[in-house]
Parts: sequence; structure tokens; C-alpha cells
Amino acid sequence: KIFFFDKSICFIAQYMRKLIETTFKDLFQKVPLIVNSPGRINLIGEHTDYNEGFVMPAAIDKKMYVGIAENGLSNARIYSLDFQEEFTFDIRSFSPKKGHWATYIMGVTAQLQQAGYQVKGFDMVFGGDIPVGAGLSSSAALECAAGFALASLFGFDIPRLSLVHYAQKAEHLFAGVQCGIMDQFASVMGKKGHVIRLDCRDLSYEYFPLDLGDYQILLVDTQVKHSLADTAYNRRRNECAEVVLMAQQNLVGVKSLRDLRLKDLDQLKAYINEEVLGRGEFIIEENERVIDTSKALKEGNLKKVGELMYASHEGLSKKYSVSCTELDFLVEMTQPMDYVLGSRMMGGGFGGCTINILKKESVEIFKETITASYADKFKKTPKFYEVNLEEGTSRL
Ligand code: GAF
Repeated sequence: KIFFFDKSICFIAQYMRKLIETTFKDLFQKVPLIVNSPGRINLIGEHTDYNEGFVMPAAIDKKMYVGIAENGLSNARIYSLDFQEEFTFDIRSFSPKKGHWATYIMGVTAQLQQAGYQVKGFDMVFGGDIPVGAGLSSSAALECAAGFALASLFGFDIPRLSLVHYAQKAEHLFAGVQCGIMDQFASVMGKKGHVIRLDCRDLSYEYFPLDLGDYQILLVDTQVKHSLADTAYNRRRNECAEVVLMAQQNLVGVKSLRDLRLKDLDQLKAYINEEVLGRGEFIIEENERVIDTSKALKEGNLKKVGELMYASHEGLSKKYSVSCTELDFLVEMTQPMDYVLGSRMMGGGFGGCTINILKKESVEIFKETITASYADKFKKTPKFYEVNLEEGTSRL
């Protein structure tokens, strides 16, 4: 990756345009249409999306860029700039290869066709600056960018929300991850300078300006790669479903964990083991934290936001068990630092990044301190990403 030396979005966008156009010309002798779709952060509200709860993500200035043109054939020829690899698939019959990057594009193509859109043969070149496996949703960004590229190329009038659904379905059916809707929603619906409070039950949402003043968001990448499909992600979903099922047999009006209060769980103690009950407890508390965070943001109370982030991490680590030693270590390290307001693991878990809110003037000392202690403990160097909140999927 060659992006580390320049933080300017414009520079990266221009660079990607040039790179995609040149590669397209070499491989396919055409000028492509280019779109981009961002990765995401999540301020708070983890694992709540597939429980019809609340989340608070934002699109960021790390993006997936996709160039596309018609090829007059019945197949799709795709080139990945990151993997420097070409892959061709027949658009009339798909054979997804789990774990392969082309699967996401196949998945979205299939979903559009399923919805009745007449996708014809196409060539595609894609790449970007979202670190893969860091929990910033590079796969969701690829799905959304690919779907939007197809819509733009063939003139399909696809509502943004439908695009979100097609991308999510591609992840479920082709990548085999039963993800919630947060990542695809944030990528498509992001707004510059804002986080989105999304109600995953009815998909109503509200944009909150994230005015950090002297503070900023900094992500710390553990360099521990997670793979949602290979981890306990799908298992957590099942455990939550187990709590709901048991609640439905004992209480009325329960559709999801969203409908439960902590005291309701007391009644389920006799039927569900403590560990699984803890999953339910975490989700109920995390939903409340998202609501509290919205209030704190409205009041401009960043200190409170930070406290809620720490509490979220504690729950994710102890009750939901989706953290790992490296993530816990990074969050713990920030606790005595008076210039850090909040820190927590972000995304699916088991690796990836922590999200931190800290004083701008202390970023360098923070990086130095963390790098030294982390290297000492894990013999690895963490990476740091300063992110800004950006617009969602768009034409370049
Ligand atoms: C992953 C999933 F894709 C999201 O839907 C969400 O569940 C997240 O993990 C955890 O909050 O990013």
C-alpha cells in the first residue's frame, strides 16, 4: 500500500482514478465509470444490529474505488489492484468461493439479478485504502461500491436503502456471514462530519454532527486479523436467538432482544446458562448506551461519550466475549491517560481495531507510548489510522 504518505482524500481519490483508468486501459482497452464507497467506524452499539437494536456508525475517508465498463460478453472480468489478480465469472451461473474477494462482487451481481435488474457482462477494476481485516468493513464497502457501479453503468434506478439490502444479502448468501445491516448502511448512507444513529428494527435514522473540538478519533489496529465467518460471530447470533426464544415462551410481546429489560432476564435464569444470558444482558445494556450516547452528543458532553465507550468495551469483553488479549490490552493502556476520553474495541471483534477519542495535541505521545508497550508485550507493531467522517457511496 502506498497511501501512508499522504492523508489528503483528494489526493487518494485522484490517485485511485488514475490507477484504475490506467489499469483498465491496459487490461480492457476502455475508459471506466468510477464510483467509491467508504469503510466505517462505529462510535458505539456493537452486535446490536442483528438484534433489532441501535447502532451509531459513520462512513470514513478510507474507501473502496471501483471502475466498471460493459464488455458485451456474458461474463464479468474483475481485477483486484490489492491482490494483483484477475478473476472471471459467468454472470448466468455463480459458484462462490468462500473467502475469495470476487465472492462479494458475485454476491451483489446475483442479488441485483434476483431483484429483476438485467445485468450484462462487465469488466471491473477495484482497490482502495481500507485496511483489510481491520474491522473497518472493507467487504461491505466492496459490496456497496460494486452494486452502485452496476447500477450506475446499466442505469438501474436502485433506491439507496435497497442497495444496502442487496449488499447485506450478498454477505449472507455468498460470504456466509450472517451480518447485521450496520456496515452496508453506513457505507451507503454516510454523511460528512456526522455519525448515524440507526434503529435496526425499522431502519429509521438520525444524523448527529460529531463536533470533537480539541479531540479526535484515532483507531489503533491490533494487527490481529479476524475473519467473521471463522469466528464466533454466527454463534453469537444463535445465542441471542436462544435468549429470545426462551423469553417468548415466558413473556408476551417479545420479538427480539430489543424488547427485553434486564429484569426480564431474571425470569429466564432457570432455563438458560449464565454465559448465554450474559449475551442478552450485554445487548440490552448496549442499546441503552447508544441512546445515552445520543443524549450526551446533543448536550456536547464528550466526557460522557467516552465513559460509555469504556463501558461498552467492558461488556463486549466480559459478557459478550468477542474481544481478545490485544484489544483488551490496548483499551486498558488508555485508562490512566487523562488525554483519552474513551476507548473500546470496534466491529465484530476478535482482532481489528480499537476506536479512541483523544486530545489532538497528545496524538504523538499516545502513538509512541502505545507502540512501545504493545511491541514489548506482543512483539508486534500496531498501526494507527486518523479518520474523518465522510459521505457515503458516490460517483467519483
Ligand atoms: C460486523 C457485522 F458485519 C455488523 O453487522 C455488526 O454486527 C458488527 O460486526 C458488530 O457490531 O461488522
